Amino acid sequence: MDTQYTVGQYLTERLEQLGLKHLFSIAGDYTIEWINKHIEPSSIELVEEVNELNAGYATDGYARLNGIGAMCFTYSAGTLSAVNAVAASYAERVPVVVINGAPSIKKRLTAQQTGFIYHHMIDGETDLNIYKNITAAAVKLDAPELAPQLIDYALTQCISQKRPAYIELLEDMVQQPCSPPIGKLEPLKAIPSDEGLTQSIETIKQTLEKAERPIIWLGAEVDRMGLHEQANALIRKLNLPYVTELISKAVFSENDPLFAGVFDGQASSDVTQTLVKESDFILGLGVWLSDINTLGQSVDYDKTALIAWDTVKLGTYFVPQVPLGNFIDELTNQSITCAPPCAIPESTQAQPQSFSGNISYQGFYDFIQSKEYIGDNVLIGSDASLNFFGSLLLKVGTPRGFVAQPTYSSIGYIGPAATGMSLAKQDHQRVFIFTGDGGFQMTPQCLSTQTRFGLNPIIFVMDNGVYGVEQWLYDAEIFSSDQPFFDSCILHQWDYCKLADVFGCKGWQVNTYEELNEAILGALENAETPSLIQVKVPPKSIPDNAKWKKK
Ligand SMILES: Cc1ncc(C[n+]2csc(CCOP(=O)(O)OP(=O)(O)O)c2C)c(N)n1
Ligand SMILES: [Mg+2]
Repeated sequence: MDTQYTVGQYLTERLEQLGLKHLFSIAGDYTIEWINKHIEPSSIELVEEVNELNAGYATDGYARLNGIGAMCFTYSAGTLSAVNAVAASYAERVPVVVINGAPSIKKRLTAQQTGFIYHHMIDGETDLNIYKNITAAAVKLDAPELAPQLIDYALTQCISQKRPAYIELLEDMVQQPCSPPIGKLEPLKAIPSDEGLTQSIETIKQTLEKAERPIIWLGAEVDRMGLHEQANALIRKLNLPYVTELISKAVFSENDPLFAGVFDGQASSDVTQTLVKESDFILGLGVWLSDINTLGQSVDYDKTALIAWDTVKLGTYFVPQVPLGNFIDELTNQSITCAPPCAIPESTQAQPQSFSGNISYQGFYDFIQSKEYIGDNVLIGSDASLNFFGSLLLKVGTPRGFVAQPTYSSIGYIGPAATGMSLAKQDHQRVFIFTGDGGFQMTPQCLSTQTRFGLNPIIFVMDNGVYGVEQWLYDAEIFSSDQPFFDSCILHQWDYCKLADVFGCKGWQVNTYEELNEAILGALENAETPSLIQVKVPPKSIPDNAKWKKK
């Protein structure tokens, strides 16, 4: 065995090879050996986070842009605090690696045999058992000879399935010798069924050629599986208008003339709803269905082909073992005569608005759009809140320029995710995030990490004093009546902008459009720290595209 290599070094080098440049971490005595001996001297920058939940969300935001993210925590007391963030990455298919610094073999044996417990330990198996449920692979490194295989297995599953991997690194394994890495890790290739591919291509091709008003529905799997170029080639070849989902918003630049809006049921623009309703065939590429991605509408399965999760479905027609990438390539190679692209209906020209006085939820979004603050160098992040509605209709010119977690919808995600986004973005880009006040209350310490590392996201906290969308989901009637909010949806109000003083960044509280404009201009000039803009809006003011829900 080549004793030049150690388990700790092996893991570090594999992460570097996969393109990891930052590691989100909280110190712990079970992790410190690996961090000090292997991460500090490596090319990976350590991002000391404030708590494990924030670190987990930051890693997720980072991985969505960078292709891989990693976090390192101490056993149980630390790592179990990140469970919610990792579960979200699992649900939304984001490739993150959890490195759990764990007690040594000696401590485990002592605990098992004598009942003498070391700090953080329950029985030495808890974390692995829990993480098995929310990862593509969960391994425990307790034998150095096996460590290379186990690390390679876990990381390969992570980059193939685009889901979290869990690596439990026992403290006494870090400096144990092991064999060096061989070659590079590559995502596994799905094995297509040739027969299934040929047959499903023929079926979809015929349906497509017969359709008079076909459109494409572009889903999240295109982004997660890195199929951008291939999907783009197919769209150009078919020359059909396409809509996206909330979860795949801005997968391509929304300035594309074939882009016809984000389709999210009744929250979509009238133009998009009409196009989808009047289409006679929808080619869904990598669409992941969820209630938040199809608000208030059911999918018409008879006219919608869904190619995702390695299957092709159209009504009751079903073919397994057809990976999306193979399907897209094969369809692009076909000679197909589609109907000429149906015209994307013109949106009714928005009346030039004058913005004066107090801000409303809808007015806020109209204002930032009409002032063209969302330029083509902006990355948008939106938290599960009424902001999903507002940001859904913002025109995002940056390809892959929108980050949200609509399927899992854990509020408080986007603030810390912006830490990761800010570290993974390109230099010329700027991160704008939109969060509710309730969501922001969950993870406001993101401002600490962002200030410490000189990151400059602009964070809009929509201060309506309530869990608006929670009330809306259960009973939306109160927004158009005199009825009160549920007590459980009323927030303790904070002076959010003062947190800027606490954490050392910049903050504004704005009530009017004039103040909002001043604050945005100030935030754009502040390149050194995050900017927090507390936007006061009345509790019953909601975005226009949320008004269809009556009960
Ligand atoms: C972690 C978590 N806890 C609770 C919920 C339930 N929930 C869904 S939306 C929401 C309220 C969001 O309110 P806020 O962030 O203030 O945004 P608003 O809708 O008022 O704009 C809550 C509590 C959740 N989704 N995630
Ligand atoms: Mg709120």
